[in-house]
Amino acid sequence: MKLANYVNGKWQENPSAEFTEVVNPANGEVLAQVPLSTRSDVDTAVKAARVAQKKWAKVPAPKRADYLYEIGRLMKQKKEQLAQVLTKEMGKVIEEARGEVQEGIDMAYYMAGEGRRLFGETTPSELADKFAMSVRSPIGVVGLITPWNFPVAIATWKSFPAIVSGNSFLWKPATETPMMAYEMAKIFEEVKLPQGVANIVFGSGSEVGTAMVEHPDIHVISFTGSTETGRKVAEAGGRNLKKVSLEMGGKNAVIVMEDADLDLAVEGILWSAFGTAGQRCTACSRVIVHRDVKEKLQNRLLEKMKTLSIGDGLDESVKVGPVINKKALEKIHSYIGIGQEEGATLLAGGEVLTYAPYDKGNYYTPTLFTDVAPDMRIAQEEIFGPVVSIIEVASFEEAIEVNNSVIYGLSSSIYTQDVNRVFKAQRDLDTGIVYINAGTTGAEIHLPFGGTKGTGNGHRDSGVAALDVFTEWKSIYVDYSGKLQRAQIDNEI
Ligand code: UN1
Repeated sequence: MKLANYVNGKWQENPSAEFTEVVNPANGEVLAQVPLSTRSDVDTAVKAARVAQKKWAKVPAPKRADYLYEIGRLMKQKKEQLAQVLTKEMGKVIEEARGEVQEGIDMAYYMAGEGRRLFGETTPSELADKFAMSVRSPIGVVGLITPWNFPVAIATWKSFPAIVSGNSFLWKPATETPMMAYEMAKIFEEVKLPQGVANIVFGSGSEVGTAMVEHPDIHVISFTGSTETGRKVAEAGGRNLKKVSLEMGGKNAVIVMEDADLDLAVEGILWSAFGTAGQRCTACSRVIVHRDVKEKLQNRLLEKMKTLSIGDGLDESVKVGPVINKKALEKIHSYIGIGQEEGATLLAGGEVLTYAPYDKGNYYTPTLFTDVAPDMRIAQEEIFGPVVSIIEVASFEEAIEVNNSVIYGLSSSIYTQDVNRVFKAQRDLDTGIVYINAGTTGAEIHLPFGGTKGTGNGHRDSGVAALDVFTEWKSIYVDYSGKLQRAQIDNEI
């Protein structure tokens, strides 16, 4: 199957385009061919999106929202089929794929509700007989660049608030996982979203992504991906005076204090560290544990890790699927040597599975390091795979300090029964998301999602905060005095 761009409500077959293969990471099967579009494809899409946006902005927001209700309904109807496609192209286990599609459905309904809110503000004027208000105003054509690890959910976090607030969008999905975008385009077509409101152009970051970030008629870029690429997007966006919203890496930790419910903590760590084979930006990759319970926690973790079955995510009994590609496999594996050289002890895993039936896919064994010092590379750098480092601490204060000692600030978690520590932790953990007695993953779509420090640049996806990315405030003054009233000048009252 050859995928086609979806532009101005039409499928743009382009036989002369170059294509690249979409490969199932579970077994190496080629699933589709995805076009590597060019700068001129971006230009065509932006032109259509500009025309469409002018009309779309005039459609009342509750009516724009009606399309989102329909999109949500169709996604719900097709949930199982979408989840199957998602597992095939991305590799995550089917239960998680269903969960990801559910995130998209939730986002559709949540943002549809915004169609009847999109609250503005009224503010008293300093002048008599003058009315002052501020409204959220659409920005225009927005550019969405999304990663392969959440091919549909993250796209909905961005495209649905963009739509409801009156923008049109151009979406570039990751070339590794274009099939979910293709499925979403079919849904946009089925609900008869006015042509040009939703546009999808497939291609590489260096060609299509760069063209988007540099395009004078795209006013917002919302990007989720690596810190390395995010920095380039920010630089080019800055030069072109664009609003850029960035969501990047994480080096998230679970803190386990001596008073924690250890069984609960083990379950949370397993789910957050090895779910999605560790390929979430919220994944737990550090466990910061009080020395009094370190041995116990370590042993229980090791025991439970043995029960994690590895394999093709379509098999319902599998808990850890493949990683996205061979390059990722190599990168993850390189950290084993790095950790050992720095003096960490490898307790489990650290292997690429090279025997049948795993040799056809990209499988890595769940890996546990211990005796890790907070400043080692394995404790500082994002590995983006099923690798966890145990770091021992002697106090609550030290745990917080170690948690905060990385350049990232996405998610953190603490297991404790002490209510004072709970409140101190939620204040002092310097991440955008904090969990108490739960792992580092599993953010809900109606709360702001994002991080501090090297994770982002102050914006948030999801929740009501997403509207701040896709709208601008417009302040409106209505003078009903029938005479010249001047602000900041002494007027008689
Ligand atoms: C991501 O890894 O980029 O909170 C997103 C979570 C999911 C989203 C993760 N709801 O783990």
